[in-house]
This record gives sequence, structure tokens and C-alpha cells, in this order.
Amino acid sequence: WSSVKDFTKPSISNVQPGEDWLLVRPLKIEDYDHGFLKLLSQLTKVGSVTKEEFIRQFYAMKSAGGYYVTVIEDTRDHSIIGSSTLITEFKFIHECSLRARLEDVVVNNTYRGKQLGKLIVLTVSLLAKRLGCYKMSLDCKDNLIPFYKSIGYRMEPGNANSMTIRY
Ligand code: 16G
Repeated sequence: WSSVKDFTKPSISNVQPGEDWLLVRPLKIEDYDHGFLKLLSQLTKVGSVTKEEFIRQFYAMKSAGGYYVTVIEDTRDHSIIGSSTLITEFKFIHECSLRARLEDVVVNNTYRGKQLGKLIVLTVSLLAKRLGCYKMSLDCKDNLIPFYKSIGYRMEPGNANSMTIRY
């Protein structure tokens, strides 16, 4: 993926993340052993997931297609310190376009102040654009609205309601 520099203020991009020990790359199976699920548990409940279950889900996503789980690795110890998932949906509308959803964005809270949230979101935004998605949307907690606004997301007038049914 090429640089996301054009969309950011100074400094960071996915090819120049600001520290030479940061690596932005797709998720791999080995990340199970390097804190990937522990990181996700900073976002919400993960529960117990065995390595076998993790691998099954990893390949289910691969064979379904349209899932792009992107992580930030601290290459000094290979720990996973950031993650976000881009999901694409096939549409008939917009001339059979793709719609992108941004999911499960999380950055290890001990790595604050390095713009890693911005780095990971802008990286997958660029990917969505390259894949030909006509829009990308997300649901987030109230306290994250300023963050997403700061990187270009907007509440669309008349179309900003997120609704949920839980099972
Ligand atoms: C946030 C996440 C969403 C995640 C959900 C988990 C972003 C942009 N949004 O809304 O992807 O699935 O939290 O919360 O990362 P839940 O466990 O209450 O569904």
C-alpha cells in the first residue's frame, strides 16, 4: 500500500510511521501468540478463543473474501499494538460498487501519543479507496467522535443514525 501522507497533517504515513520499529501489515496466524486478542480486549469483550478457533476464523475470513485485518507490530518484540478491520460489501447500487465498513479499531493504550490510531485508520481508508469502495462508514463510542471527525469522517445530515439489535 502506498503512502497515506497526502491525507494527513505532518509526519506519519503507513510507509513512514514515525518510528522505525513500527510495521503496518496484514494480520497473520502467528499474531495469536503476540497479543492480538489481548489487544482486542481493550476494545470490547473477546472471551476465550483457542488457537484452533482463531485459525478457523482466520481462514473463514480469507475464504469469504472482503476482510482486511490490518495490524501494527512493534518489531522489537513482535507484539501487536494496533489493529483495524476493513470489510467490503458487494452492492448493486452505485453501479455495482463496494461499500467499506471500518471495524474493531484499537491501539494499545500504553502507546499513546504516537498517532497510531490515525496511522491505522488512514491506512485502511487508503486501501478501501484503492479497492474501489464508494464510501466507508463506522460506528463508534461518543468519546471517539472528535477523533474520527479530525481525520475526515462526517455525520451525514439525515443519515447519521446507527441502530442495533443484539442477539
Ligand atoms: C466499536 C467498534 C466496532 C466494534 C464495537 C465493539 C470501531 C470503529 N468501532 O463500535 O467495530 O465491533 O466497538 O463493541 O472500531 P461491542 O462489543 O459493544 O459490539
